[in-house]
Amino acid sequence: MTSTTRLTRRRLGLLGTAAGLATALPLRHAAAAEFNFKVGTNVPASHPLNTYLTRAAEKAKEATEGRFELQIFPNNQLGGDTDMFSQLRSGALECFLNSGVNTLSTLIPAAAISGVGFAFKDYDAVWSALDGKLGAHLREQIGRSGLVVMDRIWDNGFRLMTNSVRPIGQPDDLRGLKMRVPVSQMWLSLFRALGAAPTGLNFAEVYSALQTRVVDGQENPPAIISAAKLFEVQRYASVTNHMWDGWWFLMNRRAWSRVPAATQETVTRIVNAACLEQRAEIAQQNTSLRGDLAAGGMVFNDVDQAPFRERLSSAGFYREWRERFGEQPWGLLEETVGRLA
Ligand code: X2X
Repeated sequence: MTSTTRLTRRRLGLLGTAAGLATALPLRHAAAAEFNFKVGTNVPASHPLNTYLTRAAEKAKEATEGRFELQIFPNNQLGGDTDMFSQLRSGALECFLNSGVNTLSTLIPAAAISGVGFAFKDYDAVWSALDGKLGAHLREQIGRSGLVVMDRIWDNGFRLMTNSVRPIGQPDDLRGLKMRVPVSQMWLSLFRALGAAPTGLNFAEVYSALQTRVVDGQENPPAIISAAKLFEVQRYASVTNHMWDGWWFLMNRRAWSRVPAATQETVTRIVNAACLEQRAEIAQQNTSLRGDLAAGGMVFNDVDQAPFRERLSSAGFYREWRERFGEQPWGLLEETVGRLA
C-alpha cells in the first residue's frame, strides 16, 4: 500500500462516510469476455509489434461483440523470453510472439533457419520465403510440436550492430568485442564465426547490460534501438544487415481449441491482416529512423557485406548449419535466396 492510499483511508475513516469509500473504488461496467487471451511480447509498448497487436485486439473485440479479447503485455512484463515460452507451453500464457531463431528453436531447431547470416538480401526475398514454401514447412514443424502458429510472421527487421567501442567496418573490428545476442545457438555461432565474443541474454536484460558495460554491444533493427532507447547507451551503429528476423504469433493449443471455429476464423483473419500493416510500418521506420537515431547521438556507418560473408564461409558456418538443418529446409531456403556457401 502506498502512503497516499493509507492517508486516504485514514481520512475516509475520520470522515466516516460509507459513500465516500464507495466513490474511491474503481467501478467496472464492462462485462468479462468469454475468451481472454493474454499476449506476451519482449519489446516496449511503443514498438509497432505492440501498436499493431493492440489494433488487432480492438478489432477482434468489436468483431466478436466482446466475446474474444486479446490483452497485450508488452516489454517482458510477464518475464523474459525463456519464461514466456514456458508459460505458453504450460498454458499460463495463451499467446506469445517469438522469433524462430530465439527460444522457439530450442523446441523446433528448424525454426532458426530464417536467421542464417546474410541469407536474405531484401524484403522481397524474406516474404517470398516466409510466406511461401519455407514458411509453410516451418509452420508445419511448429504445429507438430503442439503449438498453434498464425500464418503470417510479424516483422522485426534487418539487424544492424551497435556498440560503444568502435564502428564495425570489417570482420576484424569485431575481434574481442563483447556482443549481446539472444539466447540462441544460431546467434552465438554467427558471432563466434565472425570473431566476436558473444553472450546470450534475453532482451529484458539488454539495456542494463549495455549501460553497466557488462557487454560492449548488441545487434537489432532500428525500430528496436529506438523504442528501447538503446541509443542512450550505445554510440556506433554499423549497418551490417547481417540477419533478418521476425516474430511468429504462437498460441497454446488447448486454449485455442476451446474457441469456436467461427470465432477462430474471425480472430485469425484480423491478426494476419494487422501483421501485414505492421510489416509496412516497420519497413518504413527502419529507413526513416536513421536520422532520428543520429540526432540522438549515434554515429552510423554503411558496411560492405562481402568480407563478412567470406569470413562465415571460411569459418565453415554455412557448411555446419546446412548439416544441422538438413537438406530439406536448406533447399527451401536456397530456392528463394540462391546458393549459400
Ligand atoms: O532479443 C532480441 O534482440 C529481439 C527483441 O530482437 C528478439 O526478439 C530476437
